[in-house]
Amino acid sequence: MAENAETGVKEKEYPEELFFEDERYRKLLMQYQCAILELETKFHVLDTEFSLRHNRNPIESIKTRLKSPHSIVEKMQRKGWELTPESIEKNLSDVAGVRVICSFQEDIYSLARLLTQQDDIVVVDIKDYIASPKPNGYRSLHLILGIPIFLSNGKKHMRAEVQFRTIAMDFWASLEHKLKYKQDVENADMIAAELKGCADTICQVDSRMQQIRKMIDHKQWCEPEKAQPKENALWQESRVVGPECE
Ligand code: 0O2
Repeated sequence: MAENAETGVKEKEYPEELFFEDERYRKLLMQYQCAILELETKFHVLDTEFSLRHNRNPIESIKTRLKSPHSIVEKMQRKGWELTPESIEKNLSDVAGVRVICSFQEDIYSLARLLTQQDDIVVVDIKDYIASPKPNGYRSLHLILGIPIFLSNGKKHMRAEVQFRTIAMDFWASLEHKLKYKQDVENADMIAAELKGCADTICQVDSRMQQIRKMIDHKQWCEPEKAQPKENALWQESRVVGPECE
């Protein structure tokens, strides 16, 4: 145990051990895991209903992650926040993370709208990096949500971060994330410009693919024998804002 120079309190050398030894930390992680399970189920339900109505699945894949004790400790220390279960719950929004990969940009907004309309969900924050991409070209729709979990002693809302991306945006973000951690890169400015160029190209490709799907859907509408049942306006008009492609 090392002593904190300011407070004189003995602190663990490896605070992440708390998440294995202390019941309160283990319980907190379990609750975030439950929020992930609830969210996953909600997305599976939306995907299943959509596929029945439209003969295609808007969700390509769902990835979930519970932030590791090491990452929680690192972020709490970096931000100067006290490492207690209460402080983690108050300050961190991304302990529970769900990434939803969609085929088309419009599906992202449809799913986000249908999810946030559910009356048990609390919308804490929305960051639309598709309508307003980051300077490096990063595009995703981020929602911070309060998700109800039902435990033996009652209901509780847990915060979770949902990231929506198209397949192409996810491909870009995964590579960019890996490259960011490479040290001592030569020509960093040139690489950043190349990555930004790729992100913009990817956005244009996403838009073109969406147009192609619309043309195919339109053809189906024009051929009565292949026509789908009349679509629900909820799915049709659900785009909130348009993407910015440069
Ligand atoms: P990991 O391992 O994916 O969790 P904060 O959440 O407070 O630290 P901020 O900037 O307010 O910071 O959150 P924001 O903008 O919502 O971004 C949080 C997450 O989005 C990141 O989590 C990444 O997953 C993703 N992200 C944001 N910007 C970029 C980017 O430029 N490139 C890539 N590849 N991903 C990005 P973490 O904690 O960085 O990582």
